[in-house]
Amino acid sequence: MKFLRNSLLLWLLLTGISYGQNPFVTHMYTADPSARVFNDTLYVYPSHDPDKAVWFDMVDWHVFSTTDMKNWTDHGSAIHIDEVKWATKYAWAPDCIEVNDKYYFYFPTDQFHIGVAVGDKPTGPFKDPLGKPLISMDTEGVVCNRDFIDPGVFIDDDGLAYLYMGQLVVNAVKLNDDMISYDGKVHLLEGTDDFFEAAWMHKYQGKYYLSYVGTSGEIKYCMSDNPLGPFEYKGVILEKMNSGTNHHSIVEYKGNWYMFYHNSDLYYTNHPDKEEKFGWGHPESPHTYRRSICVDRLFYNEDGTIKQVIPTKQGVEKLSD
Ligand code: FUB
Repeated sequence: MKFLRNSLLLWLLLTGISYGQNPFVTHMYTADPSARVFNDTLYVYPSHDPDKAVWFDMVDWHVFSTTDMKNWTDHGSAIHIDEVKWATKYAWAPDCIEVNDKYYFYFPTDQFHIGVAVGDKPTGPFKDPLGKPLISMDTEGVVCNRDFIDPGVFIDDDGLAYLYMGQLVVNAVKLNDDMISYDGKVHLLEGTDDFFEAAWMHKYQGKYYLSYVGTSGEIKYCMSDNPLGPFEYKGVILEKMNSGTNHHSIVEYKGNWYMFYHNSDLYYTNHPDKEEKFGWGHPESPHTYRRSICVDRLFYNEDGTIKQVIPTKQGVEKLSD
């Protein structure tokens, strides 16, 4: 193992290629990275796991950006759960999209509600214009008997916007032009085999790819000719990580495709002697609540299916600005 690592380092030295590293945010714990490109800059909207977390009790959302995939800027807290009057706790996995120079930040709270906040810049600050959730677990048409979380937004080439969310069943709505309301109908997507959470929609060569975390922690995907399905299951994109949970995004930036995801490597680096006596979800297994975000390259096969992503420590190659 040591030999392999040293050979890799030597190779990097000789070729002069410069890489980022995984995890790429190391001054705080982060999870659930939703990556978006706005005006040639890549932004990441993650959850912020507290330093001493023993549960998913996150309270604010930071925004990060890069123009070269190696140097990242932390823009600080863009919105805090206390600024959302109707929410009490759990600032979990968010997403963000731009429409007409406004930035719409979708976020879950309380394992029950999905809200939307609006900003003039991709880095926020974001403000809640509704004063109430956009949609909740008890909204008519929603099917969810676990956590109603993980909003993922998608804008199609025809300008129609969709929001995907939920656990165990993928619930989806068509957003109205104002991006802070929807047309009233909730769609339950079919063909999303073994869906657990973290729905992410992207489009490639005219096909719709819905990727998500399966019940065993791997990231899987299915494909369709329609953003609301029905979908056909295609396979695993990323094996299960040491964090128990995972949550990802897939994005094209400067001609490359990337997959963002999380693991618990930073926790283990910070606690080299820590033995985990208990399994996932146990309060004495803090690694599951102190996660860190990573990025690796994603490649397609010629038929449009996705090759399995290889998680690396060295991360991705530095791009020119
Ligand atoms: O970060 C809290 C929850 O863990 C997210 O909402 C899920 O996707 C999982 O990553």
